Amino acid sequence: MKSPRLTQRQGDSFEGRVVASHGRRVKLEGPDGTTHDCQLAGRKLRLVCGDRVRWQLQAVSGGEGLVTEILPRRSQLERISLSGQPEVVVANLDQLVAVLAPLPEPDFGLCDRYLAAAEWQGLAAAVVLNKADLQGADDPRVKAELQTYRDLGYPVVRASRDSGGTTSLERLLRGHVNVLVGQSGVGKSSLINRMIPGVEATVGEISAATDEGRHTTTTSALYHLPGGGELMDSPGVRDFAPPLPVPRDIARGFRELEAASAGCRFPDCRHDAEPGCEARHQLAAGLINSRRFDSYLGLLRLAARYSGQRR
Ligand SMILES: Nc1nc2c(ncn2[C@@H]2O[C@H](COP(=O)(O)OP(=O)(O)OP(=O)(O)O)[C@@H](O)[C@H]2O)c(=O)[nH]1
Ligand SMILES: [Mg+2]
Ligand SMILES: [Zn+2]
Repeated sequence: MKSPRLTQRQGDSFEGRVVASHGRRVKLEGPDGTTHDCQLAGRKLRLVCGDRVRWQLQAVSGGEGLVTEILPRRSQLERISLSGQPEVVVANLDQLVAVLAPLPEPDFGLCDRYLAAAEWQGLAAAVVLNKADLQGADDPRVKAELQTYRDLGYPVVRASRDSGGTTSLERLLRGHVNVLVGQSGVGKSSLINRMIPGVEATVGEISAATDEGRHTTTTSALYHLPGGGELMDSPGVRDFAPPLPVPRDIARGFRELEAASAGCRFPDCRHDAEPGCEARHQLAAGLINSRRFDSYLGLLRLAARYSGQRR
C-alpha cells in the first residue's frame, strides 16, 4: 500500500502544532494527528505548547525536521519570569482553569492574579476545587471564597478522585482549548490522568510539592479531551505574576471593579483614594470582597512602580 510519507521529500514544508516543548526540541502534531519530533531553527525562536508552526522535513539529530516559523498566536498566557522578563506559558488557548485544593493551603490571591490575567487577555476563566474528597474542601472560608468567584460569574466546580469526580469539570472543559494552572501539588496532572484515557502524566507526592524548588511537572503538554477540545498541563507555581497593563487598566482584571467604575465620579478612577469612588463605597458596604480588593491594590501598586520606572 502506498504511504503518503513515501511521497515526501527533504525540504518539504508542513504545518504543525506544539503538543510538548522541551527547550530546543518540540513534539508537533500534524493536521492528520501524526506526531513529529522536531528541533528549532535558530536561537531566536521560542515555542510553547499550543503554538502553530511551519516545519521542514530534514534530518536533524534526534528528530525528523526543523521548525522554521511560528504562526501568529491568537492568544497567550504570559507571566513574569524569575529574571523579571515576560515569558509566554502557553499559546492559542481560550479558557484558563485555575485549580485550587484544600491541600496545599489554597492561595486565593494567586487565583485572583490568574483570573486577572485571563480578563486582560480576553480568555474565559473558571475555578476548580480539586481534592473535594478531603475534609478541608468544606471549610467555611474555602466555601465563602469560592462563592465570591461564583457571584462574579466564574464557573466554579468541585473535582476529586472519587468515581464520577470529574464529570462537572469535563463538561466545563469540553470544546475549549484549556490550560490548567495553579500551585504545585493541587493535582493538575492527576486530573489529566483521570480525564484522558491512556495518558500518564507524572504525579508527585504532596511532600515534594511543598519542598522548595521541586515541582513534579516541569514542562507543559497538550492533550486531547475525549469529548472534544484540548487540555494543557502546566508546571505548578509558588507564585504567578502576569505582565501588568498600565495602572488605569488594572481594574479591568477584576469584574466587580469594572462594574462599579461606572458609578465612580471620575471615569479614570483607580479606586485608590479618589473622592466619589463607587468601588470604595461598595467595599465599605461589604459588597466587594476585601481580599479581592487587596489583590487589586497589590497589582495596582506594582504597576504604578513599574510605570514610574519607565519614565
Ligand atoms: N485526596 C486527593 N489527593 C489527590 C487528588 N488528586 C491528586 N491528589 C494528590 O495530590 C498530589 C499532587 O498531585 P499532582 O497531580 O502531581 O499535582 P500537580 O498540580 O500536577 O503538581 P505540579 O506538577 O508540581 O504542579 C499527589 O500526591 C496526588 O495523589 C484528589 O482528588 N484527592
Ligand atoms: Mg503536574
Ligand atoms: Zn473608583
